[in-house]
Amino acid sequence: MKKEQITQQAAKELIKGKLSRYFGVAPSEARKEQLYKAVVMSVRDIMLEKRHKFHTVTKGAKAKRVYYLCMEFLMGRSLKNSVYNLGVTDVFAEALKEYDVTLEELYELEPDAGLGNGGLGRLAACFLDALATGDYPAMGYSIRYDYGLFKQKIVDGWQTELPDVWLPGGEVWLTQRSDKVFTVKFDGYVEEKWTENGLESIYRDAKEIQAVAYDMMVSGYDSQAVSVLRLWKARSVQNFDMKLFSQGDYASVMKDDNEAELISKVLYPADNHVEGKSLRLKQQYFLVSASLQNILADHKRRYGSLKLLPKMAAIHLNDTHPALAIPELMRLLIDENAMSWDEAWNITTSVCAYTNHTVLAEALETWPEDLIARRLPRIYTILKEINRRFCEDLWVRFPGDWDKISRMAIMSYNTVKMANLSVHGSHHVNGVSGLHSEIIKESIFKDFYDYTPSKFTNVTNGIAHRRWLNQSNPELCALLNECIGEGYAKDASKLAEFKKFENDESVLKRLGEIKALKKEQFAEFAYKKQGIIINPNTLFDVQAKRLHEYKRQLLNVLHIIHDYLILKDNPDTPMQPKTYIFAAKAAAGYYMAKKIIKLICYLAEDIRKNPKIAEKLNVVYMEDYNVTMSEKLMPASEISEQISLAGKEASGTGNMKFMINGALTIGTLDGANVEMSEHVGNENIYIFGLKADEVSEIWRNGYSASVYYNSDPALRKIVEALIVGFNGESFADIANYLLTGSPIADPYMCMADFQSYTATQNELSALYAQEKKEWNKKALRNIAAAGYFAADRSIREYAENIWGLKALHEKE
Ligand code: 26W
Repeated sequence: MKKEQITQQAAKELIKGKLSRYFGVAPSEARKEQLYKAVVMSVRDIMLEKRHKFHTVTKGAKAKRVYYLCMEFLMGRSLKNSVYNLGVTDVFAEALKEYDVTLEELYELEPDAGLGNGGLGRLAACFLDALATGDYPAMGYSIRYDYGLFKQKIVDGWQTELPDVWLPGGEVWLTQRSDKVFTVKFDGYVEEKWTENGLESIYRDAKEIQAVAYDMMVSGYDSQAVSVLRLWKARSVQNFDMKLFSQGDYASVMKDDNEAELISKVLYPADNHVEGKSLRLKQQYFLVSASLQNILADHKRRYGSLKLLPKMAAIHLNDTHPALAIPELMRLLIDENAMSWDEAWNITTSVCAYTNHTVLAEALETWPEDLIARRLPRIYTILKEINRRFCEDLWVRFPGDWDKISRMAIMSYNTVKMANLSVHGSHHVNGVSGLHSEIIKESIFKDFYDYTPSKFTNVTNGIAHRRWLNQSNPELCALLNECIGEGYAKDASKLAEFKKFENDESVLKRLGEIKALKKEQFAEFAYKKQGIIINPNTLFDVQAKRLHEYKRQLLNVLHIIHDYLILKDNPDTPMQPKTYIFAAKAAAGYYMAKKIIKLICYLAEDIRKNPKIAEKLNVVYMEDYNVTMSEKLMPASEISEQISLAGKEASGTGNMKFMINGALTIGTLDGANVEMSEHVGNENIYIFGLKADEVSEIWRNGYSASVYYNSDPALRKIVEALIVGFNGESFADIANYLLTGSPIADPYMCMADFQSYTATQNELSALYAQEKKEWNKKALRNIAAAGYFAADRSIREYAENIWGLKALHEKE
């Protein structure tokens, strides 16, 4: 394997140098925080050199690059991943031996870079790792939020949000690039003027804001490449209003300053729900304008002509949030590079590609025309022209079909539809799992699919398995290494060789022991963090993901209440002792989600008051779920809950992390669960509930939750229990939501799937209680079948099928 060539002595010298230069301390006097920073700076130096070499190779080869635009990168911690991927973990661990600290302890000092909400942002982070490992020249672009996703504090069952101050401690990973500063313009107006070149647009009286680059590096594993994540910070242009200043109106001067810098202040904490705020629009434009100016300037410096852009650059829109890249690229080509409309449009649509990550109606972005007209007047005129030309084409193709044209238009009824813009301005559009890619063709993009079917494709998501398996579960990897060697770290498809051991009793036993150990470690972590006691001998059943109605944490709860009621009737009822672990953040303004958190916490407390029942049934709410907690939780899980209403979860990626750590999935045929079941075999995954087409069918005929309520006495008891409540509080509003909610009761069909879910849960419990060996065998098959879900594979597909990007494997 390619490791960075660095000796222990050199590592020691590096650390010593940093301590003396930045903190003025000798190694013997250094505090842990100083050592952490010194080690990070040393690792950064090594990456910088690797990056520099790869840059030279890329330039020499005149290679195409990919630019991945995303409003979120949920990076988590970087130190462990960096030393692992560089192959220098042992070197640094040894070098630290003369200090009073271990590398493991230093890992724990790093705050998470939580610049994302959930799936979309974590996928982007996994992709940077896979791009570097695959030797692809790649850059990610996003915003350097001062505050990442809020910290969650549960106060008496109610989620409250605290600011996530990550920069002290996180900023050592960022290198400020004073040489990469661009001006982004807002407001003002556009003047159109006829000149000898035709109609020219002059943008006047704009407010200018500077975007300053901060770079973070992600090294590949056993590779030559380093991906760069470039984060833009907003800075007010220092030409402040002298008139106000000299009149002594400092407050107004400062206000402008603050307004400018507000743009990169905080990540919007909503997942799958648009808010339509002016500040969010500004953030989106700020990201795409700075990034595109940067991409074009670099391209021109290297190759001169922008005509070569499609050959040298692929720009990826991760969901619609960066969709303004399309009109912004048009603006830069036309206004600043004197290109004709047709030529600019040709280039734009040859360069951009778009991934859709959700079909939820409330997540589809639209903007009021007048907001765009006010904040981004030049972009507005370009959007109007894109729309005018598009509608003209549509009119030729579908004469008279106004409904269709209005559905497909980029602007209609005074709103700008970002999904339509993204599809129209891209050469490829993909969904994130096989099922999801089919669904978008039949539903939200049906008209577009009929119009240009060849645009549509699928790339099933994947995870950075080195982070989620090798680094998070070294004990399992020790076993894998003994059985199949270490090759799977680079090539996850090699995990399939583990299947040969499915009948090896000693391997199955080891697998069980490793899981037991990871459970103990997690129980200890939970106790230290929150003071909760978890019995590691119980079956760990885990649902960890954002809290959302469609993900159906509520269905999970209904089943727990079901078992609780049985035990209340008779505490001696035989039952597999279980610990149900929930970990989830809710969007700050999402009332129902917060109410469900409260229900879980109050139910947990109620059960704890019955010590005899609590031996068999424990419910735990883990506070402040983030990437780092997830890395500890996945390896300890035995059941993975992937129970979204079929058709709603685009892919899921947590499902893959549980699977590769040997958890058995209980899930609907939704998102990537479908492919997981194909790869692992039906008998090794626990599928239940309505299928996506059945859900649509029921929906068309009118869904009635009360039918299930009336026919199932168990459901009736559960709903009654909700009304009576737990721990002294009634949850009648949740009962109402299920039965009489408006506009529709039980919109995510928990009632419809309840029986099938409960039956499947019982099957799992029986297997665990009676056939531990069989359980471990299924766990083994899950690990062996997880290789397909590596981000390395997803990235290879993007490179080949969408970006036209080649790996740059240099001969050594
Ligand atoms: C504008 C508000 C907003 C913010 C984020 C709308 C939508 C989003 C994301 C697209 C939501 C999201 O994270 N989707 C998830 O993407 C994952 C990666 O592809 C999938 O695995 C999940 O199934 C999908 O919910």
